[in-house]
Amino acid sequence: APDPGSTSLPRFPAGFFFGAATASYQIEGAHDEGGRGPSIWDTYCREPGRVAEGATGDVACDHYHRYREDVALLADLGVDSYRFSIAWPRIQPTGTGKANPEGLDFYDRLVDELLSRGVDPAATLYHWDLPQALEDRGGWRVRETAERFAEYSALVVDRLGDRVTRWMTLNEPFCAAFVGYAVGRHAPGAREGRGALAAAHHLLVAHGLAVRALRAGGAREIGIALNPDRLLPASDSPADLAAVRRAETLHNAVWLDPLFAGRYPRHEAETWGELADGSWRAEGDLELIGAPLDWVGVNYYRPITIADAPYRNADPATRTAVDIRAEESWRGDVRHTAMGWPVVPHTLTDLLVDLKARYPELPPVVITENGSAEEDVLAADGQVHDADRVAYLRDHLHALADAIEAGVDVRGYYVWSLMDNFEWAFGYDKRFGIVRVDYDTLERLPKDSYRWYRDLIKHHKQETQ
Ligand code: GBH
Repeated sequence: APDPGSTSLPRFPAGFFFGAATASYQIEGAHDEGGRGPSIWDTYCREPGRVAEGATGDVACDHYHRYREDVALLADLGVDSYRFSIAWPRIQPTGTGKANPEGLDFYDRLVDELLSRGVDPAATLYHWDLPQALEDRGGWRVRETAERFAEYSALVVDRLGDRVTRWMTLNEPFCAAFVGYAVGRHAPGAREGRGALAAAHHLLVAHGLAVRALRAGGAREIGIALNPDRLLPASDSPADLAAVRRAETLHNAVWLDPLFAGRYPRHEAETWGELADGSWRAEGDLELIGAPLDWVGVNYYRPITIADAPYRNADPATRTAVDIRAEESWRGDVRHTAMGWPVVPHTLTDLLVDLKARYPELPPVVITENGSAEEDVLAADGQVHDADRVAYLRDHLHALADAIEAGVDVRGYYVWSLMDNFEWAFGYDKRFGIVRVDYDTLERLPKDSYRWYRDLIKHHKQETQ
């Protein structure tokens, strides 16, 4: 069992901040209240066979009604900041037009509640819940959605800009584009080639337009939450190394190159062939996308092993954008979490050091998500003794401290997640929370990891004051 004593606690520089993260569709519930319109996830969850056990976010953690209790949990935890996301369909039920006042009021109350308890609000504008009405008009495949996103962003910053400390335009555009439009395991569940590549580009354009709207609205610190991956070759063979290069393009360069190097990825042709004709790109897009950010968010969970493989679909006309002649696996002679993900903490250090080396213009980093799903059990004493999660967090925080030591400018860390929640295609089966949620009673119960994290934060404050 890990030693929760202070000697094993990682140390961080003065001013380093700690937080906890969630996302709207995963926790809010109240799907048909407050004038909220349907999102692509409401639709997707209702299609048979999409989500484990037919789960939906209709009720989720009922955070919409219990947000005060959840803010109290954050305050007792002692975090400096809370990362939440705003549901676009609460603000604009059909994705266009004037704001729905009840939607804005909910986030207004949440922000004020956080501030009254001494917790800085950090808002993500898009954590995958696109208004269904916009998907019906093409979704992220079409540029118009990016323009709508800018209008939505302006409405939100106009109401909350005076109080939100830190903004994220998008969460993991990789998942929104490629898991949503190519793998088909996220809403809207499409399996496309060009459509997914166009979606990736339009998400970046949406980011650029939103940054403009946020700056014009007087927003404070503006960033984006990416999930850059640490990709490890299955062997040193030239074929596997070439497969890693293609996977680097798909997972990382698509986002990082335009955002932080002023270019589109170099190995597009090798990765996608004629699919990557770039017909969705317009003059001036690179300047728009590459506008300076105050910080960049990194969501990190586990490394991926990449091996060369044949195309899964020999026909280029129906091939998806993730079919890049590479096989991805999560393996290794290490512990795996309940997601089946390998626990290799030093890969977080390696990833950050490498990012800084590859992108000299990279702004300061914030870890916007890190955590683990575990097979939690309620013990006879009524508590959750989640020693594996404590070890996971402790070891990744040590790895993060190592990256800082190595010269990477990292400003803060958000644990994923404050509480157990709707884990997308996995439904409620996978528990990432440091607070347990009983899905029958909706009661919250802090786990051992919550207490460990609280002690870490307290200790950090004592040491650096
Ligand atoms: C993040 O996604 C999310 O931001 C957060 O909402 C989520 O709850 C958390 O991490 C934990 O998963 O094998 O192609 O079907 C992490 C990225 C997205 C990883 C979906 C695994 C399955 C992709 N995850 N994914 S696929």
